[in-house]
Amino acid sequence: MHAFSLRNCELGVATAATQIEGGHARTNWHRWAEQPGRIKDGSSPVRACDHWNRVDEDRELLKALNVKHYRMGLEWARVEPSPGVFDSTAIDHYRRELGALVDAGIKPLVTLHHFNNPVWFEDEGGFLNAAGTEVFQRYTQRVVSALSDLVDEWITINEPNIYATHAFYFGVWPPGVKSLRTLTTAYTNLAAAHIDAYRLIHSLQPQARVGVAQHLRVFRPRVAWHPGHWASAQMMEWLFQRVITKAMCKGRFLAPLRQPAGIHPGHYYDFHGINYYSRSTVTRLDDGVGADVPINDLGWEIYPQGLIEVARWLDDAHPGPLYVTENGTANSDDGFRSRFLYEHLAEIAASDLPIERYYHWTFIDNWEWLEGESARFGLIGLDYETQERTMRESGRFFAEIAANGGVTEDLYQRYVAHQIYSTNSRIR
Ligand code: IFM
Repeated sequence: MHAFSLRNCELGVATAATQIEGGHARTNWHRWAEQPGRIKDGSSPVRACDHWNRVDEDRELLKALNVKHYRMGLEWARVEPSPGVFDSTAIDHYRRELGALVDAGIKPLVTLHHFNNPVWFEDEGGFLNAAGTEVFQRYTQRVVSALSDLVDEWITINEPNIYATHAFYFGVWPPGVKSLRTLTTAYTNLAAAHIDAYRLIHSLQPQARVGVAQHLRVFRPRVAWHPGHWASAQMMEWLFQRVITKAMCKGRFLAPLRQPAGIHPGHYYDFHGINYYSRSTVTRLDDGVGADVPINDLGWEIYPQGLIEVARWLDDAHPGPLYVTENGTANSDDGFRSRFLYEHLAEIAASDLPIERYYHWTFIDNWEWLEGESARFGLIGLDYETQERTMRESGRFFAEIAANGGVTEDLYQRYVAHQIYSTNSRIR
């Protein structure tokens, strides 16, 4: 039997402003992409999906996917192009976009920060500067006040661990800093920024639901009985996700972080956003992939049960409503995506956890940071040259699941049964 019902879990799709909007916003990523060699294919966010000018066309596609929910981001650099100066035309644009979504029966979940800083903020030190959290509050105050009649669900910060490690420890994302000290500073300030924003949003909109989208992975030792591999896996999990989750959910800063002045232990989430993609196989403090496992175009292991493993860990540590705020795969072979989708949703259907939402990453192929335009994550395919959008088979499958509230045997046979993963190693 391959059929299942998703019961109380509703479907949506997710995007981020810098990855889809296009145009010349002065963000840290626009500037980074101008430097030769930074982005794999030399592309930049200037083209992306031209969504800024195609909001209406894209809303029709959202409707065709039958989604009840849409997670989208705001481009801070458009809203506040210079410090303390807000652009009402940008805010009005988002009001129109959000209003039309609501009218179409699609509930928005809005991300305030998704790796995207205005260049002026980054040049002032960004989240390495404790005062940066106040600057983030000024922006939050303005947009929440302007949009709260249309939006009541907010993600303050997307994947603080991915952002901080790539920008401040590995130095491969803007601003390109490499130091453990800056990593802990960024973690601390991002957590403080979330907590202050959580409080601020509730003071402006008491009924709001506010959370963080955490990137969570499964870490397993390469050799289960090897003490070094085991210790490394534990350490990775601690540094990458336990410490930051505790700080943001509960305001408790465990080593190597230190409790910042003015931040007190408390309860700072109304739901958990889980961004889940893969499992890491660990030897030292690294991010390897096991042998003979299914992998996607980016070499990421496909490990569907990991979604429930991380969700269970989070629910045990900090109980609360769970939203899968991202889950998806980069594949030029779209059949792979249908199987991926099926297997991850099947895990949700079989679990007893309070998973209320599943937002697929992503709605449409978009600008994937260092991978540029090369990674194909979309349920809808994009021809970047012509900007033509094409619903993929996986998009049709997703739309049918959304309409049915689950997968029937007929859907399984039509979309999944014949699809195999690249390694062909574990087909149900
Ligand atoms: O595209 C990204 C997104 O911006 C954050 N989470 C992971 C996705 C795929 O890499």
